[in-house]
Amino acid sequence: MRSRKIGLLLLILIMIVVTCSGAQLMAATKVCKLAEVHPPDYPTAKGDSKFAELVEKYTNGRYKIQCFFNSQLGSENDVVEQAKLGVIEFTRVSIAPVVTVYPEIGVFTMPFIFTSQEHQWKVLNGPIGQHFLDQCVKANLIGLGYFEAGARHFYANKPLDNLASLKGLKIRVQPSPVPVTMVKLLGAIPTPIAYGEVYSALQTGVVDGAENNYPSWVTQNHCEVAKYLIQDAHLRQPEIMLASKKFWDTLSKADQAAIRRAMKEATEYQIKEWNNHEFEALEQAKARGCIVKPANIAEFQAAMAPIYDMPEYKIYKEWIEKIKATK
Ligand code: GTR
Repeated sequence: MRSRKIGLLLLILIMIVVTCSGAQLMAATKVCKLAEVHPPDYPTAKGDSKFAELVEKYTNGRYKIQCFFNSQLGSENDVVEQAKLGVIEFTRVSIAPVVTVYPEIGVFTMPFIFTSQEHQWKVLNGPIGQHFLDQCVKANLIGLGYFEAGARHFYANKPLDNLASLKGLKIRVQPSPVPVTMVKLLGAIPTPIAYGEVYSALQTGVVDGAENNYPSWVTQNHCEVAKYLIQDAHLRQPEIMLASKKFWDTLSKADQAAIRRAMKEATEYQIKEWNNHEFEALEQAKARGCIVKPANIAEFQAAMAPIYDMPEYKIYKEWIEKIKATK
């Protein structure tokens, strides 16, 4: 009698296990979209692929991420909107396009805001960085973490020897407020254009120059049509990984934690990739005949300094002080 009962219990147990694992197997994998403007072998895009790989691993295959590279899903401003509306689940963008939906985060687009890579990561990994990730929720976005993007420099189709050489040049900027003001302060003409269209704008003479980090200058072949670069390092602008809040709210707490863990590890990986490739890109540009000149950085800082007193950027004041105080 007793052994019959045990047998029955065992049978029930086996049935439960089989049913549960069947359900698990049948639970459809959700395939998510991630938008990226760079090609797959760019250091940041490799960070996306690492993130995708780890999300799949840590959610036991419940979530798969398909990365759409090379602006296939649209410009950065477009994909931020798409993520906000829940049309796509993830996007990796620069901070500049996020400013249109969450203005305060624009403090990270201010020129010379970080004094070094170490200073930048001290801020991003501390309470200030966390504050801005958390507050993305105001725009129906979930800030998952930051990636490295090095320093940005000006480049043009004419020799750039100093600040004066930029006067009157049409310079492509990211479609965002601070870059526009910054270029005006240099006596140049800012032209906001989406990243994917910069090469043809340079090639056809719509603009005379642009500004970006070494890997972007080289992988987008801007260096072919704007071969003079001045190393003024006016901006260290982080990248950000965003999730759609609409999608995020459908996830279990465990899957949210798994995704955050994946991002943390992907960030470590991306920074290493970045540090290994940033200066390799500079060498490639030189090998392609580009002319790179050091800048008198103090001259650029002085020209851009008035931006810190402009009424439209007063919203950043409190944060600027906190960032400066972070040692
Ligand atoms: C790159 C950045 C891109 C994009 C681009 C741009 O450095 O990685 O996300 O913002 O700059 O200038 O539009």
